[in-house]
Parts: sequence; C-alpha cells; structure tokens
Amino acid sequence: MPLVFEGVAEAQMQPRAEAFLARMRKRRTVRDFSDRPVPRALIETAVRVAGTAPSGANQQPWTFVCISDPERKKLIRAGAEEEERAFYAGRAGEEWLGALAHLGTDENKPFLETAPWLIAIFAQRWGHDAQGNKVKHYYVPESVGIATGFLIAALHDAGLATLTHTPAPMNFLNAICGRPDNEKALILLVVGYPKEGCLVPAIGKKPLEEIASFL
Ligand code: IYR
Repeated sequence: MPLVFEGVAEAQMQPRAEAFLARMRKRRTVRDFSDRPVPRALIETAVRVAGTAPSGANQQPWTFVCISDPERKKLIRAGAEEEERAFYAGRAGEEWLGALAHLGTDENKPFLETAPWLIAIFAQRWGHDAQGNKVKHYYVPESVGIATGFLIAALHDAGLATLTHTPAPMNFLNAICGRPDNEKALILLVVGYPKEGCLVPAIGKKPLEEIASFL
C-alpha cells in the first residue's frame, strides 16, 4: 500500500529536532518516587507508543505487564531485594560495584512499592502459530530495547519519571506476572512522579563529539 508520510516543512525541521532534544535532555532517571497516583490511561497510551516500535520481521516480540496492584508490587519488591542483597554482598564483584558506586544504589528498593506503576517488560524468545507450533523470533533483544526506548520517551514526554531497573536475575517476575517460559523479563520500569526533594546524581551525558563520528 502507499506510504502515508507526513513530512515537516523544511524550515521547521531543525527547530523541531532541537525542541525534541531540549525535552529529552530534561529526562533524569529517578530513584525516589512519590505515591501520587497516575491514571491507567496514561500508562496505556505510553505502552501504545512502545507498540509502534520497529521489530524483527514485525513480530513485535514484547509483553508489557503493567502493575499497580499493591500485593503484586510487594511480591516484586521482595523478589528484587532478595536478588539485590546477593548482588551487593558480592555476586556483582568489586569491579561492577566500583562502576556503580557514584549512583549511590544499594539493595533496598522501596520504590517498587511506593511508585504507582511498575512495567515489567518481557521479551518473547519465540512465539506460537495458530496450531501452537513454535515460531522463531528474530532480533528479539534489539526489538524490545527499541520499544523500551520509545516507552521511556513517551512516559517522559507525558510528564512522568522512570527508573530503568534490572534486578538480576529476573526470573522471579514470570510467576508474579503470570508469563509463560518463552518470555524473559528484560527490564522492570518503575513509573510515577519524583518524591518532593528528590535528589539525582550529578552526572551528565557525553557530548556529540564523543558519541558520533561523521565520515
Ligand atoms: N541492579 C542493581 C545494580 C545496578 C546495576 C547497574 I549496571 C546500574 O546502572 C544501577 C544499578 C540495582 O538496581 O541496584
């Protein structure tokens, strides 16, 4: 079918790109969340944005489990803190803990109960056809990573804060979220408003010269 391509007037292209950059530059990862509720419709809309992402063979190999139920959040916090205690007590190793030190993180994850929404992002390592046969999926981590980027940008643009949390391993999420074995939890996105007086590490992003080359 013919492409519907809504272009931007040439004079507007650079200003539009810069306005988007200015907006995205204001995104910060947050670890202190307020318990202020967030309407489900906002989360649904942001997940629909994630669902527009490109994916290998357009297989859309992702499942976004959106959790606001306090009982599930409590189970997720318990599961994550158990893994994180082992991680910080030595499983991570000196080098990894050294790389993280400036972030000030530890094994306590109260935000997993405080924040109004958790989005557990699962990658479907394979799918099923109508007869229930296994269907191979292509470029799964790449596809789910791209969709997650869309999701983070959409939530930020809607005025919400996120934390890209990765308790490892995350297998405990399958049972809590009721997901089958072909799905692997990749990221647990924490979503809400920052707590009043929330602090973030004094860190910045690399300049263009360090992240790009033009040939
Ligand atoms: N998953 C742990 C450790 C951690 C790892 C990385 I890499 C970070 O950028 C931040 C934290 C935790 O969430 O505390």
